[in-house]
Amino acid sequence: MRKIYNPDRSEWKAILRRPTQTVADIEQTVEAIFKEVRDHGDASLRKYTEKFDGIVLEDLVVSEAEIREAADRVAPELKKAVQLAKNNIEVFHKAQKTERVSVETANGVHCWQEKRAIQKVGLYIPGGTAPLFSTILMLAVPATIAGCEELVLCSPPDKEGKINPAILYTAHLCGVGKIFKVGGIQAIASMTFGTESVPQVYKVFGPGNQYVTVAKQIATKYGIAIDMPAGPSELLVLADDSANPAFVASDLLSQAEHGVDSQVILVSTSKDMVDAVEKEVEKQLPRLPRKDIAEKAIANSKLIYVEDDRTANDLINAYGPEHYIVCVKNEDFFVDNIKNAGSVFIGNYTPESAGDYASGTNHTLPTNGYAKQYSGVNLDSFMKSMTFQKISETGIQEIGQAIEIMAEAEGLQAHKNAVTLRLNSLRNQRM
Ligand code: HSO
Ligand code: ZN
Repeated sequence: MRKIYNPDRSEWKAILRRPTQTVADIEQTVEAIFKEVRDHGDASLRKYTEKFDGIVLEDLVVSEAEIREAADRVAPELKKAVQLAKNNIEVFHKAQKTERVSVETANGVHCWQEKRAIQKVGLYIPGGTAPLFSTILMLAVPATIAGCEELVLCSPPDKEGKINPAILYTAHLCGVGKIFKVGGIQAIASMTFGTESVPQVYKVFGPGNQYVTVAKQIATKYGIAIDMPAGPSELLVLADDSANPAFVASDLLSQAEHGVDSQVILVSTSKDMVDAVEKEVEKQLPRLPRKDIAEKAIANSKLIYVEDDRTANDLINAYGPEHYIVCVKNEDFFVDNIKNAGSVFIGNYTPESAGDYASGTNHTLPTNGYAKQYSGVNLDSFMKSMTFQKISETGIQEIGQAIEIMAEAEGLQAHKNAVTLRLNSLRNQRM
């Protein structure tokens, strides 16, 4: 871990820089696979599943028998835990429903705004060493509350052609109607264009490796919306002497174990805390089953000492972490003044893992500094706002002349006519 004391503001950018991801060379591969999936549908999905996942599949769709079998293989205590998490996520996301906004902007001019669900959504769940079935809860629960009609899920099969039972169990529990054994670029392409098996969707959600991330970006070129540009996991912990160094180290390691490219940072106004956390990380790290991964992420991590609260807060806002843990006496100052962070965790008993699984907040969050302009996934991510208006005879008389004048000034006579005809008709009625 690199210790940095009192860095000058001019150095912040370099210190906080995320490692750049090489995208350019991936893009061509992604485009080629997209075209093939568009032109050859299921046949190309089978071809790439054989090539990348090493399995020849006849059926791409997960059968009911497979879902039943998966449910039998999930331990009862895991089922209970998933249920608890699901309930909390439901409570928090249901509370995000908003009322319709309705006003009379001028006499007889009624305008209102309402949210309607995106009808078809696609969820991507990666396979690999850690099957993140918790992400299904984070996506399928709000999608269902929003009222999305069709939920499609793609996840890569293993070498036996199976998907992890916890993934299948959770997806089924959350009412995901269609589950496909398709992963990577070809999965995103299949939901973009639709194939004989996989339905086309309007918006694609979910994490993935660099290939999936680029594929989601390419999907937007074909008119598909995506949740957000995703990147490696990040955590920034702010700690003073009131923090517990063992807790802080455990939090840093919890994100470090996600991947070798995970970003973990400690910011502290106490040199003792910096040293204590470093020691604790060294103590806890070797005992972790995923120590090889965590070690690489920790090697790139930073322990930053700054002199005062204001400087700490400015530095954190300049970074814009995906997850931000605040363990300081003066927590109100930092909570009030954080401008850029995906999700904030406050106090010594609020580990980031709580938000990853079970407190109720969403764990699909902006990384790579995108917390400066993007929100994490929430109920609104599965909806769009629509506006409505109804104008009465009085209403068109109220605003009609302004429309005519503006249309005329823009040189759009037909626009003006649409009002003039109506105003004339009302005038004639009165005569
Ligand atoms: N921390 C991850 C989400 C996750 N963690 C899933 C465990 N399971 C998002 O950055
Ligand atoms: Zn996590």
